[in-house]
Amino acid sequence: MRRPFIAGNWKMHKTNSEAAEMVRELVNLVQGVDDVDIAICAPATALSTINELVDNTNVALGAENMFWKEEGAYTGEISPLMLKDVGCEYVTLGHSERREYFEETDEEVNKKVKAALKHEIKPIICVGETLEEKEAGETKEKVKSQVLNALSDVDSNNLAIITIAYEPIWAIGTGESATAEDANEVIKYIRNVLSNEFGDVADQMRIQYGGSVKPHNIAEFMETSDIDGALVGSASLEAQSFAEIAKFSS
Ligand code: G2H
Repeated sequence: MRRPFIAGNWKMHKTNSEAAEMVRELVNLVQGVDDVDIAICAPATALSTINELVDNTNVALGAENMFWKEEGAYTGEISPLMLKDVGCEYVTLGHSERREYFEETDEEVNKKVKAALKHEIKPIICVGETLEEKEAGETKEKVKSQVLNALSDVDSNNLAIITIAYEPIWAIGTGESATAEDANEVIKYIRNVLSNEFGDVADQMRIQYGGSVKPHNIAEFMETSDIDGALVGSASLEAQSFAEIAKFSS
């Protein structure tokens, strides 16, 4: 069976001292919480600080983005080797904010996924439809193409460590989450796509829901048949609320 997975996505929040304060508190609050994987995906500037604080705890570290090259003249970019070096186990890739504000394409997401896997960093691949696509009945078509493009030419031996995060764009940071039933239906569909394309390994791949997940609504999502956890944005910025979400999911 798949282990639930709760990941925080801090986005562009927290200085090093703020990160340290939150993570110290979180580590205490989730101490002994079993049966759920917990990760914080943080800005690159805070990774090293957090890495020291989560050492020997049940909180894992992730980055929010990564370039696909190992090194070179790519000013401002961060490589998989650098993320490995500061203790990253996970990296979120293809978040809708990166696709929207930085024009990241499916092809680039695919290169990043393959580079992460090469360095044994576990990708959390974000997919999801816009409000217009939802209203036009194109949700399934959109997430299918994003998932298959992101996984194009990925070695099937690596698929089990990949997480897909289904994040309907209209539910991100708006306070308006998808209903658990609707999210579950799309996530079930994503698993079917994975299973048709890759076979049994699809059963091992975790699929999270993301978009305004809070302590008060996590139960609805975790009680569905197919949702394996959550990618949590604003509610992951505060130790108490993120710990509550993680505890509920264990
Ligand atoms: C969706 C989510 C985290 P929030 O982006 O990836 O953020 O929970 O704030 O909607």
